[in-house]
Amino acid sequence: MPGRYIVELKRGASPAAVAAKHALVPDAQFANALNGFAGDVPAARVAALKQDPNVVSVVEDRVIGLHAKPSGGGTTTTARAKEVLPAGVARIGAVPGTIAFTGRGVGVAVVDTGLDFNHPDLPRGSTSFRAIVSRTRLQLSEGGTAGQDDNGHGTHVGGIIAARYDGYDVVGVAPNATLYAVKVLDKAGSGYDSTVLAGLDWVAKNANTVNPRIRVVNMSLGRPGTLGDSPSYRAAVKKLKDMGITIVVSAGNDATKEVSAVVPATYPEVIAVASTTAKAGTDDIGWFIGADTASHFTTDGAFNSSTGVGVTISAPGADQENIVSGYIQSVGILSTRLGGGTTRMSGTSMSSPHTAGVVALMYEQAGGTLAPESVRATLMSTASKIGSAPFNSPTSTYTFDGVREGVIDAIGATGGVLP
Ligand SMILES: [Ca+2]
Ligand SMILES: [Ca+2]
Repeated sequence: MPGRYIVELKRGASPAAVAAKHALVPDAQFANALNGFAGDVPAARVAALKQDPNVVSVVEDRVIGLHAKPSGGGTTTTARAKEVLPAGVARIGAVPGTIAFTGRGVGVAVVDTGLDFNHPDLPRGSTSFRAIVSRTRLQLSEGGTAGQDDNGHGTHVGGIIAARYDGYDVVGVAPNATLYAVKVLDKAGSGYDSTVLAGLDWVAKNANTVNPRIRVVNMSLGRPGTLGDSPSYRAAVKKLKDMGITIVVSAGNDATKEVSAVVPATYPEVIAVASTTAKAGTDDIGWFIGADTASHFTTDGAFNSSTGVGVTISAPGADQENIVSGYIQSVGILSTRLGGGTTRMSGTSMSSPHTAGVVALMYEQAGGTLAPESVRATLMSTASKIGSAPFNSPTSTYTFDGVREGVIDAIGATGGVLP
């Protein structure tokens, strides 16, 4: 937003004192994931602020958005119905009753549009958070229902991670995990770097005091950007990683891009997830798109082990892609719907929570403590079809990025098959 900035300060510097010195009135201060503040900075004061010895970085507050496709495709139900095992959960081997781990005792922060606290299929934590920009000011609130969803995206993402195994609606990858709603995107699915930073600051402050502790963060969101365009954003992500929290993010929905052009997916501190089909699509004039094919919309980019930039793993972001009269139609992932029941959405927004769910299973298995880099190493070495999947998308916008990293595998990652 023009005139709005995020100001990162050196450790120990007082946000109030620095703001006062430059005659600024911040609308939010950060003290946990980073030290600093966000708010309006008149153009004439930017240069002096950047020169201040207490200031690390001054960056404009950029617009971000969610990573679901506008139309998911498929049916919506509004009432509770007999439970369906979604195709993505089945594909990655997280079938309830066959896997030894369920995410019990693991908190997962869903940094998104919020969660529907009235949805009976979503397990919720004792507190939640909301950061939105309203009338050009960043407004923060926290408490039991502060993170109520008003868009539907976060509710869908949350259901993929942890919808209850209770006989109704759907079942998630880690049905006994606990979800914390960290609402940083508004009703239209839009937010700012500053709303994300406020959310990450809240996670850093509360991760070890809530019960269960927050061990995993899912961010199915992003914006075009580069590794260095917001030092404060990256510092906040790094801080959470240093706390032993694994941050899982969507790669993006632009097949012409690689994750090196998407923030936060480009950060070496996150697990960036690309999208594949969970199962084969329907046939048209003799050909079809098989399971584990790169989704026609997915951003990708080979993982570079020396820089840490790139896609760590692929995971289902749609059930299938059908060919209808020569055109591709995605059938979205089935998950929980704002207002009750279930609906379908597609995108790397849906791939990321399949992975976050598996990471929750891994933290449960490890007794709550895991180094994020060991999470990455395990995901990469235990994926399904390494070297053969994702299969090439037949679309003209798709180009193979040089690595077939495989599809996430819950049983491979945990070794947790029930007898
Ligand atoms: Ca259920
Ligand atoms: Ca790849």
